[in-house]
Amino acid sequence: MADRKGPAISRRAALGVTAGAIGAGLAGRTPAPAQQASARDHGGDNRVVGSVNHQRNGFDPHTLLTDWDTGTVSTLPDGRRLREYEVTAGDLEVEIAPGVMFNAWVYNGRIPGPTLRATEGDLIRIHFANGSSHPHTMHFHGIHGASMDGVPGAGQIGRGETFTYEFVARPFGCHLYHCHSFPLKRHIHKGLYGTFIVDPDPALHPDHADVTRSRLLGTPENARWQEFVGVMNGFDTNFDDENEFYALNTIPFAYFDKPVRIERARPVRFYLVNVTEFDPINSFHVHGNFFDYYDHGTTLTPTLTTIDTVMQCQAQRGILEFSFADHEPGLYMFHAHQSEFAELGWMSHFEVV
Ligand SMILES: [Cu+2]
Repeated sequence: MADRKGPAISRRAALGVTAGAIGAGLAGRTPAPAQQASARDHGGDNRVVGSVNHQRNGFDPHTLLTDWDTGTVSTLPDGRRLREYEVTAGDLEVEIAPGVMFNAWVYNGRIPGPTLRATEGDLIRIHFANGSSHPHTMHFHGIHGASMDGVPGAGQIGRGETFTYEFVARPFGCHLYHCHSFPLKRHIHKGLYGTFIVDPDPALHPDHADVTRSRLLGTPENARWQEFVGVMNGFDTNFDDENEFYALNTIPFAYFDKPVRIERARPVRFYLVNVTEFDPINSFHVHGNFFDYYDHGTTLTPTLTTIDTVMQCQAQRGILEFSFADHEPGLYMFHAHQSEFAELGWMSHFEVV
């Protein structure tokens, strides 16, 4: 089949490649001296040789962390807020790991697709066009009617067709969307998914005015937060129904080689989504710190407090809140705590400055 071309690297061979990259990977790169040292200190053998050409891919994992698509906002005759988005599905050859090409399906030319962000109660319209060679949909996790469900017969469109999904943004939380064409696992693992964030409307939750999320969302204080979005994913590059690579936001080791910068004095809010195909769960673990966790982001008080690891099955998601204010500056790892996933790419650094 056309999408099965490309280097046939098995899951085990991928492990061998990363393990074999000791020294060669470090020698072949030109990281800043501090990062070079850190790679040795924190497991420099968990690497791949060379680097991915983000420019050729058309997206950079560092940009994806904070690239919110808040749509086009207008006011309806009845006074409600209307928020409209443009999303196009397409085919794209993506360099997943250095030299490993993957024939992906993408929303708006990237994996994950755009991080759509709205406020609770907004009327949402997503103008979806299909420029791909296969039929696709956008299936949202949220509350909507059957005709807007984005499944075959209700929003699945063929090549060159368009469809507009319309629903009210609710409940507030950290949600996702993905293609729901069949075969489902193929349409998901080829890259058709993204995050859908619905911020709580503080006016609707006055009784929670003293709680962290509602107090800081929608106020000038909100500007103090450092917000990031991360989608845990994997890629089966030889189509054997096992992932050869794992990542946060698609490119293995992207945030290990070039850390996610955090200003020490500002709190962190991390929107985390798991779409990993083939494996039952994925996880997020941070070093030297603990976080509060809002399961699905649908509550204003944390569902779990003071944890350093959380697991999610496919389509589970949540919001992490933490602070490095009391910490010394430096590099703090975060990664999947399935060691194999970490060794195959889901390994990252925060750089606290
Ligand atoms: Cu699809």
